Amino acid sequence: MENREEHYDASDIQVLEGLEAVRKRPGMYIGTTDVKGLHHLVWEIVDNSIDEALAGYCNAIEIIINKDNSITVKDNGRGIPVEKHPKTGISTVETVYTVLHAGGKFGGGGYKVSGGLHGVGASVVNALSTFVTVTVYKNGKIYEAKFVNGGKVEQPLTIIGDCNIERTGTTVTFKPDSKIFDTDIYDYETLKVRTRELAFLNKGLKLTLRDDRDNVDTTGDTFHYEGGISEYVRFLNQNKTPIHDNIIHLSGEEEGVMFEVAMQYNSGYTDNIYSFVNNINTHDGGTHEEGVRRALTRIINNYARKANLLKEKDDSLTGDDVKEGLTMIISCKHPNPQFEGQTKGRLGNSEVRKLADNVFSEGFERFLLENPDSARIIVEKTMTAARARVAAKKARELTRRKGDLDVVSFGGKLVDCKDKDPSVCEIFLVEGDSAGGSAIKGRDSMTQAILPLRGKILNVEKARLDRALSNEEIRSIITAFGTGIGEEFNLDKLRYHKIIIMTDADVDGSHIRVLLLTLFYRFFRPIVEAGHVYAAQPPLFCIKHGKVIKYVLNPQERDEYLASLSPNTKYEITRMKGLGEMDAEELNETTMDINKRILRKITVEDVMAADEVFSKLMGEEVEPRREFIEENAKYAENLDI
Ligand code: 1YM
Repeated sequence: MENREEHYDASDIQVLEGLEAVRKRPGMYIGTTDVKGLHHLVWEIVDNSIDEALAGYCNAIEIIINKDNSITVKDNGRGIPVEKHPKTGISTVETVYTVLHAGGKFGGGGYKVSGGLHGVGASVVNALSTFVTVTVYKNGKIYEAKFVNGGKVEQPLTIIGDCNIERTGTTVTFKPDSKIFDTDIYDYETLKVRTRELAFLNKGLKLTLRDDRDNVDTTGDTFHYEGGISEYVRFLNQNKTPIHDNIIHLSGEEEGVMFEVAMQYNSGYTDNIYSFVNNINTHDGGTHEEGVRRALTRIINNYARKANLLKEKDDSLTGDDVKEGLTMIISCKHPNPQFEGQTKGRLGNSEVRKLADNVFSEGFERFLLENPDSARIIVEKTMTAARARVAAKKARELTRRKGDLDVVSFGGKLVDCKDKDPSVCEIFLVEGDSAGGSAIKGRDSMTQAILPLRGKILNVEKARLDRALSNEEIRSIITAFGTGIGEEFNLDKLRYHKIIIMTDADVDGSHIRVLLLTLFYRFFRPIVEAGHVYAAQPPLFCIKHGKVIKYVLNPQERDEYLASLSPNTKYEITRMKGLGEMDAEELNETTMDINKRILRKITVEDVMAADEVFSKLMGEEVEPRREFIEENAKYAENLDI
């Protein structure tokens, strides 16, 4: 090893260049450097523990938010190998944390049956952290390596003590670099939702989350589900009313590909079908989902015909009919997944379609035969859905014939804008007539349309499309949007690229906002997903000093603004009135003027979280709703809606 020094220097430089590349373009490795990217770092480390669990060596993982907003992840696996790595000449621990593996996949890690790709994200986390400490328990010894300032070795792997020979595992602590990230504050709820999801998706694995920061009132959460995705379905249906007792759970394996599905119907009208590959949400579906959907439609039709529930003259049930009120989790673990589509959210492997179809149709058919009572209830529900679909079609045709859904003849309350280019046009959905009046006077009539909402909006969580179409306010909204609804919905026809909900910041205002969001979520989800929906944010305070007028949204912003003024500024603060009490000029100035207002974009960041909230608030169960409304103000903040 006469060249050891030289060799080490060369690879050392390469290593630093590799990590430097991550710091220069973090987005390429973790997507974004906002709060999402910050949380992504946690999952990169946790993924290594999960891989160890999938390999069968680890059954407990702990995640801790430390006082200083650093993160600790612990597992009880074999511990990262400590011996010298043949290629780098340094310990494997250091190699995993400093060498950016070429050709690696950084988008979230996953299930790997071959060890070769392990730990790819670890070096990325190191590159983006001010410090990382890795501790390995193995061979009766405690090993430790330390890195600082984006991956520079501060302490090579060193034995720092002894431990019980039985004890094995890896502990990693890292602190994200605030020079890289917009924020360095971890959000417990965000970590909790994904931690729980990982526990559902990996049955038997115990995941613990704890927050050690000051001023937090949580004692932590432990998630451990022997039932895996069946318990996930039970969880998703907890605020709904299941229509049959058993959760159906089917699984199968072929050539190293594992496929699993759990499902249960509830009395609602929305479906909640979520699919995963190697624990990653495939939000755009793919072959695993297609196999199941195809089999589900076929098996229910076959059963319904054989049982003579569906008569010879009856049309077959459609894919939409059989998924009404269906909560379903599909999970596939694949050694070599092909992710497709713009956001890589679609599984492409064609062999999985067949596996999914086979496993599902065999198991589901057997379930129907062995549980005739459940089978009948399920088939009857899908047949009701089919009848409602036909009724909605008729209702649509009827309203269309009356000219109701046609904007030209729309004699209602919409005060339209002059410009016809959707990309510059906005529509304000305004609560109440008086605010509507001010908005009409205060708007920019070129690009801003106003739709005052007078009556109550129907709670569509409890209604199917045919009934929704009988509600006048909803009809006005559909007409104004121009997209149509249901089967004929067409996003390209949307007449305004900004749909702005303008309601008061009080309980009534929140109620109307939630009703509108429920409507959008149920019937116009692509509009929300495309980022067209916003909430206007009327300010709470007005601060005047000299000629400057500053509007702020909340007490915190007020205090921050006041603190930013030089000490001897004399100023005047007024608390703002509700929308209805503002005159046109005030409303324009504070809430509508494109150059001054602040809009909040409504995203369906986490469709599942949104669905949970919608069911609690709008569903049949009363108790969750009461609890929820008590916390309503908080909800408006957290939902990101
Ligand atoms: C808190 C983070 O990284 N755990 C972890 C990582 C590894 C192993 C076990 C492991 C893998 C293998 C053999 C193998 C990693 N090893 C590597 C590499 N927790 C955490 N636990 N022995 C131990 O895959 O063969 C990368 S990660 F590459 F060194 F094998």
